[in-house]
Amino acid sequence: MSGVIERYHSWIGLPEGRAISLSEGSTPLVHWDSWGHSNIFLKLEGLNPTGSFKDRGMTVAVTNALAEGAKAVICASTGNTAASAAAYAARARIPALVVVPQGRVTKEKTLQALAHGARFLTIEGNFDDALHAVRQSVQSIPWLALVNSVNPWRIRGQETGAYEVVDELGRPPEALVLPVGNAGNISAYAQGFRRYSGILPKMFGIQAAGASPLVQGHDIPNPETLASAIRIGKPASSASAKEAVAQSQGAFLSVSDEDILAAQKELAHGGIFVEPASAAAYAGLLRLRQDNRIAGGNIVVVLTGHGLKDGSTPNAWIDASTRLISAGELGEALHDMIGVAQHVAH
Ligand code: AN7
Repeated sequence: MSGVIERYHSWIGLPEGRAISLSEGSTPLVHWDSWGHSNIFLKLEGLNPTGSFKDRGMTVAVTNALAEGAKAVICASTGNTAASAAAYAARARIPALVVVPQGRVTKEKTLQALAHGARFLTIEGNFDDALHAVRQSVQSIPWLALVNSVNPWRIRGQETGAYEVVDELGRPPEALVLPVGNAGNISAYAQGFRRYSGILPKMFGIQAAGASPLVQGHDIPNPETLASAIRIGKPASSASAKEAVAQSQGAFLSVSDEDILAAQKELAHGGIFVEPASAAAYAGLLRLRQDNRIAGGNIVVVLTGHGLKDGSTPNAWIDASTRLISAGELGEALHDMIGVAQHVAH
């Protein structure tokens, strides 16, 4: 399968030329459940090449950067942008420079960026500080392309998520639910629905309670949540996100870290493993149902990143569930386990 540039070339509007692609996009839209007159669909963005939705925007941003003569790319990141930038820069055979907040990027995302050869800088401070510093320092360097979602080509690439939803359902859904950090993705989906179908579904942007500037209506100087991907207090694209929510009569909602963990577990027990930031969207959906705000039709939840991106949270599950069995105990232990399975199965 080709990547998003090839699939939606005329909609993206890049000039002709070589695409830097890893065959991203075309991710599954899983029919998860029916609630009354509503059908719940999950868009599994964790199945992109680096395990998150960032690849849709990165293929377009890196392709454009190269076409414009850039010799390297740079980004600030809570992890997924760094992993994606590193992979697409490696594909283009140019350097990637990434700047991340201290102590908050998961080991798995750090590993990805380093495996792809990124130059890695960890700063004292949070994501908002990192993005500010990076934006300041690239201003006068023409050969260095900024590939955060403040780059309009990132947004254009991420619009393809909305195109795919419309293509798969045959029309736009009634509502879209997704996690919000820097607010690039919600802005991209809104723009994608408007451009591709002329209709904007109700947009529900979900934030972690400790990092919820769009719910609270002001910047958060020290955002805090275990969903490290969306630990962002000053979203760069807040204006377009607010416009999308207001225009569609959607809402910004916040969910607690406990809600996020419960949602992550509920999805995992249905066969779908996502990282905490993505589980926040599902926690938001559960809140909407509780408040009787699911009014029928197709509801799409965008699950932005794979569960294997963040091993820190499920460690507790592993510790609670693994016991080493000696050879002598094996027969009896297996018998017990089969007994439990038999009980559950009947
Ligand atoms: C899994 O990687 O900001 O609202 O630097 O990794 O478009 O920022 C990641 C964000 C949701 C929020 N889900 O999207 C970064 C970064 C996951 C994410 C978001 C992110 P935006």
